[in-house]
Amino acid sequence: MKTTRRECLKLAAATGVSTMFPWQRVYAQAQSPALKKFIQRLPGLGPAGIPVASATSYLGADSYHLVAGEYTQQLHPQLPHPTRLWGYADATTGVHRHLGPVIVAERGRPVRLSVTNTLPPVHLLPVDVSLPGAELAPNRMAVHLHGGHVPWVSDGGPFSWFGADGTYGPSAVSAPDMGVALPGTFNYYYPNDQSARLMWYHDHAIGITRLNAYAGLASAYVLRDLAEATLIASGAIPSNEIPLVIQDKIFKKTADQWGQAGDLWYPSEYNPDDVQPGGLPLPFPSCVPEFFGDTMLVNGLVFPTARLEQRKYRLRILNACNARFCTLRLFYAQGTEFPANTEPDTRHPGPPFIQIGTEGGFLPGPVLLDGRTDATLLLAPAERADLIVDFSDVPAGSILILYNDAAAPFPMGDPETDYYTGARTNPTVSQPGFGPDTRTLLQIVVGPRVGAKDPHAPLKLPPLDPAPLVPPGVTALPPGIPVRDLTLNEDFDQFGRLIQRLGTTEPLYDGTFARNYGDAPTETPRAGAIEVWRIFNLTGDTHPIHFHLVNVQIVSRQAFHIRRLRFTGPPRPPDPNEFGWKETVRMNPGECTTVIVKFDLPAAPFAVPASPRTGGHEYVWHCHILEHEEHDMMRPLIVI
Ligand SMILES: [Cu+2]
Repeated sequence: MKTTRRECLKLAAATGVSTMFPWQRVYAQAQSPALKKFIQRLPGLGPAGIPVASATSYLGADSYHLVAGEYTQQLHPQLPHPTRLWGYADATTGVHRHLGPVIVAERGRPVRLSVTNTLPPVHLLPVDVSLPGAELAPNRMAVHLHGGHVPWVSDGGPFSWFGADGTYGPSAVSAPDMGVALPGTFNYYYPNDQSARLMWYHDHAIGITRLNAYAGLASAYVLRDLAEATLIASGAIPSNEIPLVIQDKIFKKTADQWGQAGDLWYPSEYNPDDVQPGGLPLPFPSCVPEFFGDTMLVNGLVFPTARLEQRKYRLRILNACNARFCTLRLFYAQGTEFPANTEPDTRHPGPPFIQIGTEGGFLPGPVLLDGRTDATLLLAPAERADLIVDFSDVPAGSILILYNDAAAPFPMGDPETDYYTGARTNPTVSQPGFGPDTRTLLQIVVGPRVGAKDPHAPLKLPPLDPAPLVPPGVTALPPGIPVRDLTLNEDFDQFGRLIQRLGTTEPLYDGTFARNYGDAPTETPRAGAIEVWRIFNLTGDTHPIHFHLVNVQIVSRQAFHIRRLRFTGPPRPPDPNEFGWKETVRMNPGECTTVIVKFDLPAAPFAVPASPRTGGHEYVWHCHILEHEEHDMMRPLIVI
């Protein structure tokens, strides 16, 4: 169900909605150096790879103390210098490693997290101070547990930031009783009252979220439970588990005012050709509509390679890109010698994926994604997939490539953001075996099985936890549930730059539905209420809409008349691999995405005050294309 460029332009012409041509959006993309592919090992979890945070026991909880700071790490042997990064480190070791430290939590046992901000007062990336909140200190931070069911004071929302200098945002309320009393420290309380799933924690400070996450303030948070342990013990799910965190970056070839060769590059200029005339002069630095890198990292390193055995593996994938969607498949490499072993033979598919989970834990049943039909694995920014891949029948000595060919922006695409060997439309020629390359993410070398065979058990997944609100795949809405109509909008800001915003269906500014994040809250459900949200996408992009606090069920997607917001086609159910709980939902252009959601609040062992800024329990919902979220595709979600 892809909307073609032609259809989108027709849509824009028919409605008078001003839609930018997405292939004109890219400006001044720096090119990373040509880094040789697959010459370093995929980091796993542990001291040699991505560290795991160590807990102490405190007040019946696992207690962690992290510090956030600047450090350097060699992300590829051929980069001229170690790359300057921001990141979290376990305070007990002080060791910074990209994407570390991972927190592993147990259902029913809370986590108490103290984070001390030691970020330097100058950001390592260009800061556009014209964005709301970005005029404040550039070393503010807010730790958001993405996917967590947590009290609002510990949600790490945009206004709950804390500075290295002991200053706090207007919604910052630190959790009590943590035992750490250092300046610039903030306390979080996570109940862990959810089923097993892969979450992540990342920065969310207003005005600089996209920069802080890109600079490295992001890590994984794995929640375990008994149902999962039972599946692993029975052999239904492989015990060999590999997290794969995907990111796209650009590395500076030459020094500039923000850093030296080998440091992270991020755009500082808006393309003047794309500006709507009549606006204020463009600020410098300026935000951009989306950031798309040219070089792929998996588990924090550039173009890694993994050595696996002829057995089953559980791959847990997180798309941690700022804006890039991924369509993932496995292909055999073109050959076993360099550079043929770095390029896919797209006529020769590798083993299929069996998807067993999403952001919200296990699916109700496994879903086969063989990549050959419509059954591909599409992951928008912040979406996760829990996969089983069986390499038992892959001949020993085979080399496979984890391959992405999603359009960027999605779904219409711009050839200039698609880097790969032999790309004719891209002015950069990627040489075989070398980056820039946004398609070949990971090389997998399959060796013979060592040790015992994989245990064999039927793959039966537990029922959805919590129980679904509607039967998965049924598009009819249950009667009597309040329906909220909302919109995804795109127009221009005071500088003539594209701006994406959420809104209701009540016109506000210039007859558009769009509202700013800073406008008065309109989504104010009562605690415990069940609501249906119908979200009409009036833009040309697919937006991964992320809900704080809650998981949702996707009920349907449905075409609509863009001016009358009236349905023009039948509702279609979500894809089978969306039948479970979700908190990041792809919403396609020209479609209304309907979700059902219950606004349950978590319990806390301390009194949770109302938000001093908004009253109620202050959360947000927003697009997880980070450049959209920041400008200004986010709205308060206030549970009362
Ligand atoms: Cu968006």
